[in-house]
Amino acid sequence: MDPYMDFIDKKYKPSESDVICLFKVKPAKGISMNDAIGRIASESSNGTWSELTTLKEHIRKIRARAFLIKGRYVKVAYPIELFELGSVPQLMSSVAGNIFGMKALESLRLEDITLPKEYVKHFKGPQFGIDGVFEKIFKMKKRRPLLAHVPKPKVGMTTEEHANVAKEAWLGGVDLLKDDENLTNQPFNRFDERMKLMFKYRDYAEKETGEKKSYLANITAETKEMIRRAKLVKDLGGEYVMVDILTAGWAALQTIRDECEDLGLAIHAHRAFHAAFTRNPEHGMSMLVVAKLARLIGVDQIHIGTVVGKLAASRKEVIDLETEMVQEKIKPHLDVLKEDWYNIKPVVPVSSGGLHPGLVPYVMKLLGKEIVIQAGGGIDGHPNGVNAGAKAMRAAIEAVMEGESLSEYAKKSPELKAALDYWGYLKPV
Ligand code: CAP
Ligand code: MG
Repeated sequence: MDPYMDFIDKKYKPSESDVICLFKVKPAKGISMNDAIGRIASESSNGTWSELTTLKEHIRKIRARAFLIKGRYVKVAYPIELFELGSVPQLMSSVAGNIFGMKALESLRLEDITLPKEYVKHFKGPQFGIDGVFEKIFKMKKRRPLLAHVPKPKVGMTTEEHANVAKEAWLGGVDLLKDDENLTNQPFNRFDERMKLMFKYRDYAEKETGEKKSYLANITAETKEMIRRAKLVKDLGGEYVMVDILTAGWAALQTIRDECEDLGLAIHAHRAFHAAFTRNPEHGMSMLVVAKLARLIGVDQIHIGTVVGKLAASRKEVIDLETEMVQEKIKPHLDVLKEDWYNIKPVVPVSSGGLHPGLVPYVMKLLGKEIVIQAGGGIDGHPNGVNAGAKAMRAAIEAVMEGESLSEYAKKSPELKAALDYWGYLKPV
């Protein structure tokens, strides 16, 4: 008998507590769609290539079932008993594990996943979330996009050079200074030294401007070292840590989320590495799944893309990501499954990658005001320097907040005018 067909059951009605996955499937040459789907549900739950003498009825009962097949899309229901509650690595090893390498498939993509209440309740979600970031950290009455800056060049600057860029940016109107994803603790810019100088300049900038300023310190490292770095950030008066969540790994993120509860620190999630498996529309896993797991574990801010910047992402993808991060309940549509976030707080979407003042109206029209707008080269590449670059970005945000066009507002802001002359201006669509 075929060991896979038991894993397809079109009459199966998923229970409230099932985890549901949506896959996009392309069988290998000579393999039927049904065969491919049976293998996916089998390998990602409790089956394998042979008929098992060890498969008792109580085990068979908790197998996954592919219950809906529509063209190349298939929905698979996984009984909750298959999972270790509270462990994202174990979830990934199941529904995003061996199956991607099966010879029977030419390609396979995990598009989305619905996590039932029974699963969600084992996670804390964001400690701060959108309200916490805007109200507790920034004490903002009227919300506008927070302006973040990542000093460029990414790596190579000395601690002093790096911190000087930070100071100029903060003084020019940046709210959040962010380390780059590959700046951690290199010999030219040691983590501990950087922290001391950055917080000194942060305090100075707060005094000079009368505005709250904060710092997204990249603590990415081996997990124990990340904890030590987070504690140092706290001791020096920080409000956030930044973690490269995918290169550090899900287990590390779960640990850091717990530590941050004790330390009262928010988490900024950088997604470097995601495109290795999210970019191919035929194979891998969507960024939507990454973002959901990050929200579940509890990051407070996460990069979701720009559409118009330097990194690939469609408008639909960015909108779906934003919706998934900020709403309480997600309505299913196309390749997006339903989700109920219960008491898990919303996450601040971060738009970054190739942004400059001329793109700000587009990003704000697309994503609204409760976001972080992040620019590196779009500030440090300003023809008149870092401080002017920060002023120009901030002016672009103010212009949209006041309902003015950038060209109109540029009459009041020579820095914005210089930026628009240099990089141009994209009208929102
Ligand atoms: C942006 C950035 C961010 C990317 C990450 C960079 O710099 O610092 O890491 O935005 O991508 O290194 O590219 P620029 P995403 O402003 O100079 O482009 O936000 O898509 O995760
Ligand atoms: Mg970067």
